[in-house]
Amino acid sequence: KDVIPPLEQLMVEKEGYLQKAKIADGGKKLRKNWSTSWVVLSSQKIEFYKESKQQALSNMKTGHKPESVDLCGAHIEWAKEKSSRKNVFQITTVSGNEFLLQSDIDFIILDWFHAIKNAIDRLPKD
Ligand code: I3P
Repeated sequence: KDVIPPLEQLMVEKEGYLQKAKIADGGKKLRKNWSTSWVVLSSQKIEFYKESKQQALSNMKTGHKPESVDLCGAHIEWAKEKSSRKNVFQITTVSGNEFLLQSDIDFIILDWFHAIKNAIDRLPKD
């Protein structure tokens, strides 16, 4: 496994608001529940914050943790059939967590899809 410099791990590549629904945890299906999430992509992971960026930053001081998604070996694919919404893609992690991400705005979801796909493709697969 390649050694990645710590600085690179910390680099935020993209951040913004998306609609998110976690649909499986460790392979176990969950009831779909869409909510707005502040999404932060760095080279190896995505963090989902339940709150606004502002709220997330202040919560950090109190040790409040976002949901962190390891991108090593993860899969990303468009998931038209998984929702009545437009512009939905799915991320599946090695640990069997599944997330749907969505935006009504075409260029926003396209940018996110390519940014996450590029991050996954740069990482070692195991
Ligand atoms: C779900 C909710 C979701 C919907 C999902 C419903 O109902 O309406 O928004 O997903 O459809 O089951 P509930 O709130 O009662 O759980 P989409 O918005 O993505 O279509 P699904 O069961 O076909 O996934």
